[in-house]
Amino acid sequence: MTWRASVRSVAATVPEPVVMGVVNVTPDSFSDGGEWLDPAAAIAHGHALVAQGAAILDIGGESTRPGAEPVSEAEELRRVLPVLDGLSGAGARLSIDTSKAAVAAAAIDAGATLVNDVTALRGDPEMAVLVAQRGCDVCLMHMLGEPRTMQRDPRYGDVVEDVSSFLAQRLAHAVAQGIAPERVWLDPGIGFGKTIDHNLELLRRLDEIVALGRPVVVGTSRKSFLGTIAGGREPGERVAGTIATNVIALTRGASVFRVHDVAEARDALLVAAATLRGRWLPPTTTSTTTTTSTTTSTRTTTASRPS
Ligand code: HH2
Repeated sequence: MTWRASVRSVAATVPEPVVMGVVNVTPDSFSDGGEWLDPAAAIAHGHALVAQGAAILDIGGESTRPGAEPVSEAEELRRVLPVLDGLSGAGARLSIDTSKAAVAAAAIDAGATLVNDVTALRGDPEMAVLVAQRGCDVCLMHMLGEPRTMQRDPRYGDVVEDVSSFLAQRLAHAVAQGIAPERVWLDPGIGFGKTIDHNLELLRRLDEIVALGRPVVVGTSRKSFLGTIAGGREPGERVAGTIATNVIALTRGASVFRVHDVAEARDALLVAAATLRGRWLPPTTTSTTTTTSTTTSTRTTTASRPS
């Protein structure tokens, strides 16, 4: 394909970016641990992220940073439930970032319509059945190993082929368990058992994961490889790096962007999407609260939005 033809084909398929704001109700998250542990602070933060343009709030009560120790079910519930309650009706879809079925079940009862499971349904045998029965959306993420040990010398044959075939298998497993295929979103798990080069190769060839036919979520926000590449930036100084990777991911067809810095990412993604299309139309539909789907928009040229 010529360069000009390839630019045109990106423009024809660029998705409407959906921004997922991170609400970490944890003492030890790698970039904002402890900041939102108090329920009132977490709820206020969630409202602020919605005002900045988050269409989804991803609420988590257990850190998955490299080296993180597991948290009990009771403690995770104690952290997230008041925050879910406080954010239902906030104007964004609620996502629960958990791999425990009991936490997901309580979160769904409290209004969550997306289960973000970083173990891709491997962490709890009850999770697939729960998602199937409750009819919510589920994000299946790739991770090599488990958080405590995943960054110890991760190795792949071809990282993109390995991650892609893992996600295809997990999608097939989800469907075999009764989850409707259109409920499944996929995520390459940037930073989860990956070297810097693995992360970069996954982002550069993200279209190969988009080709699996499901909405693709990317979570590069503030991750350490961005700080390392930029010469040693602290998590709060990695917004520009986050945006660079989000825009690249958008050009490869990713549609959901999990970020801490919502306002900056949203503006960059809207401008990048409009530029790739070569035109801008004012927003059309904005209902994001009560259904299990994100918004639909007549601006989307191909159906790569989460549905
Ligand atoms: N990254 C983190 C947590 N959950 N979920 C998905 N789907 N994709 C990701 O890349 C992803 C995720 C890690 O980021 P954060 O929540 O900020 O840190 P911590 O796990 O330390 O709480």
